[in-house]
Amino acid sequence: MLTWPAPQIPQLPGEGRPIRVRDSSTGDLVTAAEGPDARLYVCGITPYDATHLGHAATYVAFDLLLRGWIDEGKTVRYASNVTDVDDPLLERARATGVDWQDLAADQIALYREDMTALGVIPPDVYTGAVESVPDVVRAVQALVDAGAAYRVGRPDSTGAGEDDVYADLSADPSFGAVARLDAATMRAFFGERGGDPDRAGKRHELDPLLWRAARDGEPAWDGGDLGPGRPGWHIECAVIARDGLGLPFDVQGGGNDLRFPHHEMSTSHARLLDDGHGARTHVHTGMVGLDGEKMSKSLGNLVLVSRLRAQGVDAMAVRLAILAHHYAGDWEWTDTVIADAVARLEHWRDAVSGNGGPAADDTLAEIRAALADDLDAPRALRAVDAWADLSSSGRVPDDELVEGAPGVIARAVNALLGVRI
Ligand code: 5CA
Ligand code: ZN
Repeated sequence: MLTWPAPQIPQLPGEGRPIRVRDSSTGDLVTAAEGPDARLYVCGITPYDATHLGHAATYVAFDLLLRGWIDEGKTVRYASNVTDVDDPLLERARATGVDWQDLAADQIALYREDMTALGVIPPDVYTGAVESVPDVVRAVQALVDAGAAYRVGRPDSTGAGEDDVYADLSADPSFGAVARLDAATMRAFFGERGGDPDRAGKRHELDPLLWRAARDGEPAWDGGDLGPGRPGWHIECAVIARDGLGLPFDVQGGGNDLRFPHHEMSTSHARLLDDGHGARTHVHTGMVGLDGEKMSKSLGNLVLVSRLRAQGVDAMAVRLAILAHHYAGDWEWTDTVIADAVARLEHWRDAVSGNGGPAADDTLAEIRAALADDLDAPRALRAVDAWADLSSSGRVPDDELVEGAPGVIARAVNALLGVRI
């Protein structure tokens, strides 16, 4: 799948500290990647109603992690997917009378433009669900052969090759380790978030779909012995992460709506595909809301990045509005949030416009320390605010102004926070 142009990342003096993030399985702060390499997988969009501010906030959060790793001097490998065939996409296409492939292509194009404007680093490996079908088929077949997956007949089926295939979660003793939820919550989330706890014929109500046999009016691909059909959602990410990064990898990310069942299931599949390993650490972003509700495609309460851009809002102000909130918490998009960000951007641009300015070293160190401390962007913003306030105040005597300091701040804000000023 095509990505988008990579932003320029300026060089900075010195280097960053090891980035620590909150492991959402344990609640502990952990070093995001040990050693010289770092590997990240972030769940990509399902391409309809993209890119809303919730999506943007999630991708900007993991973009900070990549920037922190690069500043540490690590070699970074980043993989992501596009869920370009799945029930919600097909339902939207049907409801609006649009071809599902055209809907996906248009939305992916829009998403690329939004990510480019927001200065988000593109994935090194970017794979669509459709592209991954042959690999998914092999993986599902391997799970069937290993006795970790089984067929479930359909009431309307006329023979073999028309069964759906489900994972048998009892084959994975570590199932549950990602989200650590009680049985009732797991069942509730599974039902609300794309699962089918009431499907007749499953061994366990939480067993997730791996391969959906072809139905009339739905797209289908050759599944070999599985019969024609299309991939289940969780196996898609397990296979794309495995093939793009190798297993185990360092961090799997996404919004906290993916913690269960999606990341629990995809990690379980990866474990069974690779003898015990998936992502070492899971990191989850909070939900961006609008008018008291989670911003979501299904509710339709959306603020789109493309619409803001069309209204003339600088994408760097959108990025700053996101960075004013810690990634892990829930927050609300409001007119004040974007107005504050526009004002902040203007203030910073003003403050770096001179040749000399207040010394930059402590500010650079504080931005790095904030990033290293669980990607604390609001703290980094406060450090830049303080420098910009001082720079604009005229209080620094001329003989204390440092030549080139505004340039260091501008480069630091660009390299570490992804904000071009
Ligand atoms: N394609 C799947 C992942 S494999 C999917 O969840 N797509 S999505 O388009 O629904 O969401 C894309 C990413 O944005 C996910 O990481 C999701 O957790 C995140 N996301 C969705 N809504 C919000 C929101 N309101 N706030 C923050 N993040 C959100
Ligand atoms: Zn995913």
